[in-house]
Amino acid sequence: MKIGFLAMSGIRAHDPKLLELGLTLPGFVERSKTIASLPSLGLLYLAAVTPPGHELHYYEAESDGKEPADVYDCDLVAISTFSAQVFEAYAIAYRLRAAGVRVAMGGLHVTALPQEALEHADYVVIGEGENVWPEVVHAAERGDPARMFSAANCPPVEVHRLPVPRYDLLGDRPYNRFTVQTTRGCPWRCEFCASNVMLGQPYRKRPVSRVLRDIHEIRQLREHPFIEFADDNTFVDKRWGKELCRHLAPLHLKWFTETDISVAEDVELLELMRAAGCRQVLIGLESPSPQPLAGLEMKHDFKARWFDRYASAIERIQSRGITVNGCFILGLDGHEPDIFEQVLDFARDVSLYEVQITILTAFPGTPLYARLLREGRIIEPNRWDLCTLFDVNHRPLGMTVGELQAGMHWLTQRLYDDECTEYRRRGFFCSVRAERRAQLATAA
Ligand code: B12
Ligand code: SF4
Repeated sequence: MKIGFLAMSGIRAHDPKLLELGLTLPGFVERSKTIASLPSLGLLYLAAVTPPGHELHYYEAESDGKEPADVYDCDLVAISTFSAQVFEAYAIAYRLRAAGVRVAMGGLHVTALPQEALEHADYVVIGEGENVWPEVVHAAERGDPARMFSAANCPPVEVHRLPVPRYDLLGDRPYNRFTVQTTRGCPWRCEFCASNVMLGQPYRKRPVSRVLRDIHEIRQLREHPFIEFADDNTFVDKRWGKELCRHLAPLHLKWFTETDISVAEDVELLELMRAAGCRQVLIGLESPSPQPLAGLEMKHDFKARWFDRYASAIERIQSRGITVNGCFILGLDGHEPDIFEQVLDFARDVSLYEVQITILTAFPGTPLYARLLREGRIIEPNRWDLCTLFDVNHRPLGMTVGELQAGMHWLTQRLYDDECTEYRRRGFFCSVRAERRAQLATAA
């Protein structure tokens, strides 16, 4: 069979005012451009576990939801779904099936809502795809009728056995970053988190040698790749993290990852990360005030417990030359209209090099979605296209919907304007210089 792997690319947002701002604010545009063109690692993994004897192609549907014409030459097309683009994905599936192409869907959205997806696809996969995908391919070969497949009915994915994702299928597309996974999952359980929804698996680390093997493969294709680790929380295990960094250092790479704030507690790890090419860590701070953090992480109240150390932890990470991209969620229970100014002040005071602000979003399958639905606070249930992290689809407790939207606009304008961006970044460079001076003084 000719099998197509169709990724949905680009960033989604509907709020017209925010879109207008996004086009003009330098900090915002910079980050959007950087991430908008990441390839779909999930599909590249599926390609790697496809049984032999098939012709494989990787495609991207652009942000306008249009699939490339070549995809109609396939016998089977695998589509990966996020909530924000799932209606576009369903529309593509409809067109493909009408043309006689079989469609398989998987990913976070359909894992949360498999019944919904089965109305649009021939085969729907719940959970991690690697061990299920070969069965789906066989079902398509046989021409089996529409059905669901669940990772729970297969042996669990063993991350030390993961093959090299088929990066070679990306061809010459001009990606500015490549994704590699070093870990899967996260030991924490935040009420709003959509990444944890599907795995139903413990936090897993890959052997360092396997991570290096994947990077080596990417380097066969691109001479100086920038690597984005597609992890939820890389440096939970500090010892393993140090081993990873020691092996990355000789490769002279530049990389970015997502991790939690506890990375700051180990200075040796921070030094090794910097030496290994870590340029930025993205950390979910969520709120600049402690009360909304209470209970947000549902297992150990991790985020509330760390709040007092936020400022010192950011200083410690950034002084080692690793920039922090601090993420805040606006509209949490406990947030009132002064939250926007609080975020602005916090970001300036701690000199966050990069800041990400998003609207509290209830993704399907999350405890947050269930709770807000119960409380009658989801404005339009099933409007998955609004799950962009930039659009409001819930009634906040401490302000009106209009105040949340207006506050988001107000804060976007101020956080990302030239003056504020320069101010935050100047603070970062000062703390790097101060740390260097301190180290030289200690050495002398
Ligand atoms: C890299 C990334 C991106 C890249 C995606 C590139 C791409 N084309 O895939 C970019 C930067 C473009 C991106 C954009 C967006 N993202 Co994003 N992103 C991620 C991130 C950090 C990693 C994803 C990843 O690579 N995972 C590793 C791979 C191996 O796992 P996987 O994709 O889940 O695939 C496995 C299974 O899901 C399954 N599977 C997946 N697809 C299929 C298909 C078939 C047929 C089968 C059988 C199996 C299968 O098998 C795979 C292997 O086990 C996640 C966080 C996370 N942990 O998921 C957020 C995340 C997926 N993004 C999210 C969001 C909200 C967005 C945006 C909507 C933001 C926006 N406003 O635009 C957009 C959506 C863009 C779009 N085009 O749809 C949310 C999605 C929540 C949800 N339920 O939808 C996440 C979970 C972040 C979060 N915590 O909120 N993102
Ligand atoms: S720490 Fe991040 S990845 Fe982990 S559960 Fe919370 S939001 Fe999700």
